[in-house]
Amino acid sequence: MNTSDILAHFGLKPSGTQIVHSPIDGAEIGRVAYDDAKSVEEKIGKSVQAFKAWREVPAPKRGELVRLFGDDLRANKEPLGRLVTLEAGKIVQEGLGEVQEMIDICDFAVGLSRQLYGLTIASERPGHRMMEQWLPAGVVGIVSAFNFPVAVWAWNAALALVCGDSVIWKPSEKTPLTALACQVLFERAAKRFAGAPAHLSQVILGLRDVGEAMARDPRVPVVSATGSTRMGRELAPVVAARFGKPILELGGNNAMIVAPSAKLDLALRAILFSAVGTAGQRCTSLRRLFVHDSIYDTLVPQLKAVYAKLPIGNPLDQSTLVGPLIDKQAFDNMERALGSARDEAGKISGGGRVLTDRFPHAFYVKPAIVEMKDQTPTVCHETFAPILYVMRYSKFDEAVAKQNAVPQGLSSCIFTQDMQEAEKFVSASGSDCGIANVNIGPSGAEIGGAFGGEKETGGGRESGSDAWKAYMRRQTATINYSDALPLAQGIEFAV
Ligand code: UN1
Repeated sequence: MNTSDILAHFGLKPSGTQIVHSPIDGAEIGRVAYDDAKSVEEKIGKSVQAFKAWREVPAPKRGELVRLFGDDLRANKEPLGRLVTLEAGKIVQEGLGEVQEMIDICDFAVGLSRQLYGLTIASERPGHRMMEQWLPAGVVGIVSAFNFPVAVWAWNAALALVCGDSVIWKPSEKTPLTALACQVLFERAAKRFAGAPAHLSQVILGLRDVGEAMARDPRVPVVSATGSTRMGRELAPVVAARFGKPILELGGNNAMIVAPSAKLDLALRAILFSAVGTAGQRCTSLRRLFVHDSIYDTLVPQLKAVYAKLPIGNPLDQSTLVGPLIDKQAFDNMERALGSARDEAGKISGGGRVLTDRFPHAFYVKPAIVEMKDQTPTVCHETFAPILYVMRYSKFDEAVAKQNAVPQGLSSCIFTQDMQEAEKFVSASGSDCGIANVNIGPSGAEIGGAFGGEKETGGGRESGSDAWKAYMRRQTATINYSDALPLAQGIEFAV
């Protein structure tokens, strides 16, 4: 399928004046119209109406809508995955993987729709029952980034929908077409489901102002934002100022420790996938590698040899492993980071733009390995590009301390066969991240676990486990079925 076939498949026609470029070659692949404050305001109004009807539908029935949507995703995995490749520049395997992640979260949410449970808590008063229940929260605003243009929305939307919420999605301005395609699929599923209110899921397109308008609106009780720490720093106070609930999944600066006992072949494969996969543009990408002194001179040369052979190119080609960066700004950021690392005595292999003859309007780069003596300020900063900072360590505790000594706290891992090290790594004094893996790279998390991290990563959790609770409001309800009115704390208050 070529670009126009895929767009036609989703019924997407150019509308509006905003040009969408493919990072593959810089070519125009579509045009969209942006929302403004007025249309955002109207869409939120419609979302409130949708919520009022949707919250009355029993949760397992709501799950049925998500099941139908999951069916549509299964049937459209190939074209949607390709559209992700065209618009975000991911290789085909990763585009398909992303749609698979959407399918998986739909399955999870369908089961969850029968498991939205509360507790019954012993009351101190006779003839009373106290319970905690979880009720639909309202309109859930979702802000997502270009690098996971469809999956991140699905993690949020599938949960929010079974929780009885309506959703409004502000995708990255770099990837509006994939969002519109998801909207088309969702509307198809909603049509087949008897009783889905209109406007249950909507998309708002535009720049920062549009996201901010949504964040400011008190009719949106929950705003889930995935993207850079800079974005979160701006958005979260706007939501908090009106006492809305933000769910933040922001930047990462993920590390791997390779211990003396590590299976180096496994570590090598994990490093490759997590450091150069998605051209280093995952929030879970591997950015810092701590290698034990005793194996440094074995592992690092091997890594450099594999890097030198990486197939960089058109992400639509099956043999490509490294596609383009999203845009020129991403390339400039990479160049700047490499420049500062050099100033900080970093030894750089790789880096720099390639394929300029074939793709003069796109930004393909050689992934870079930068050997650093210390964890300098540049290493502590997240640059959304395939740069891997490599450092030596000699003591386990020192490696864990360095791993934790950055402002971000998303994902982390250790490669070791030493049980003590593995256990220490996931203990209270080990990794301080939201994700801590043993003998697995830091990226490519399953949807079943809660996803997110600490510190500048924002503290929010999306996806699996009990992340659903953030999309509902908690209520403590106490029922008196006695003929008396005993007060709590034994207070007597009789006239
Ligand atoms: C992101 O980059 O924002 O764990 C999400 C992973 C994917 C999700 C990444 N499941 O790498």
